[in-house]
Amino acid sequence: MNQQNTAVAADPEVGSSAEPQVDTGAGLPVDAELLQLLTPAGVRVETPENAAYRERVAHLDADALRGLYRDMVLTRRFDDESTSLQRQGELGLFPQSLGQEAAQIGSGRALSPQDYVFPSYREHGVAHTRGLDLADILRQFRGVDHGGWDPEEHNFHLYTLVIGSHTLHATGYAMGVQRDGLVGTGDPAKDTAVVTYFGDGATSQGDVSEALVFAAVNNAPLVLFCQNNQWAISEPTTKQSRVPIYQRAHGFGVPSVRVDGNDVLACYAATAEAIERAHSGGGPTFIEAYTYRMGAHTTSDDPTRYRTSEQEAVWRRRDPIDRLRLLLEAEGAWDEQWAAALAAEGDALGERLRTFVRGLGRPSTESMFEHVYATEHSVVTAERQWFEEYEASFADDGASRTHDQHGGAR
Ligand SMILES: Cc1ncc(C[n+]2csc(CCOP(=O)(O)OP(=O)(O)O)c2C)c(N)n1
Ligand SMILES: [Mg+2]
Repeated sequence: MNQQNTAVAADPEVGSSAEPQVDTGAGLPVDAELLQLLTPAGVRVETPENAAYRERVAHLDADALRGLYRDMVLTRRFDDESTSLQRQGELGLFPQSLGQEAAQIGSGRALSPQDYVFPSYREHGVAHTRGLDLADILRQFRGVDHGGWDPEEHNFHLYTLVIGSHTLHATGYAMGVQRDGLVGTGDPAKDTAVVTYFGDGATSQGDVSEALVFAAVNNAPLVLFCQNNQWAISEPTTKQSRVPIYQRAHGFGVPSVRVDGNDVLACYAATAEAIERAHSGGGPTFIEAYTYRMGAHTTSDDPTRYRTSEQEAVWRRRDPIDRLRLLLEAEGAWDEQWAAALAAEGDALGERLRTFVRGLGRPSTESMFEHVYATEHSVVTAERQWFEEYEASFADDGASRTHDQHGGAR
């Protein structure tokens, strides 16, 4: 197994003279250990050190680049629309992925259909790359469903809100894939990797360390994709780690790379490398995507309480969508007609989301007992029975307790 940790020099334009010297949030010295293939100005970075990574994106022609742009724009539209729906009282809560589109789309598009993803809770862009209808995500945030989709349909597990816990599920799943003989066969349609997404804050959770231990010693086909968006709610990364997060993987014997998380090409290339390693039996890889949560933690959070608008402005200038647009323009791949059609597609998505959410009925009260265990469990059976009897005790009060089909969190 390759124990080398990758550090590729590039000018991240972070803390450079081009930027005002404000606290960018990381606190850590933003060193040159950052894989970047596209600067915030939309210029391709070409160094001898990143040649192997450049090769991994060389096949992405104008059409493919426009495809990545479309993915990011639609993800952001989903984000905006869902945030508005929450503000209108249609959703209980919503966690935005704003600013993290490149990390999610770049990595998600590097996966093969048979690969399996274990997300945390703001991986809307990854969900989109797996072919999930984004509307389905809103079932959970309206509080009418425990999940909202069939994980097996898209190889995309349900959102997990218990920080870090799903990295262990992913590790176990990857060990299962390995035991099923789906690694190192040399058949690109068969070899399978498992990818788990988690945040900088999650790396402080014991589960992530345990996942690293098990993945490393079992040589599991796992990609640990950490989106370092600089914050764990109001806790900055500086209070989470004394070293850049990707360096922690050293101690576990897991190769790692720190990538510019606002650079869709770098995220694609680093993930493609890690997937290839996992598929071929080379074991796990840790990727730290260095990005920024441009929005609030969730719609319940007020980031003005703990960070400055100057810091936010610095990161707005590194917007992942803007930089790909600049590249498309510079390479003559920007097409006004296509852009207008994309804007219309975004509007149609917005309209569809609004209609979908407002039309979601209430779940039946019994549904809370479904899927707790894969098979019937005596405790759940007893609880369901008790609840049915409790509900029945209101029988003569039926009119006020009727489950209407168009209720929900208003
Ligand atoms: C085990 C556990 N502890 C605490 C929480 C409360 N909590 C929810 S989100 C969060 C911060 C997570 O930060 P990070 O891992 O960086 O992910 P991000 O939200 O930034 O994407 C915390 C502490 C939780 N959900 N689960
Ligand atoms: Mg975070």
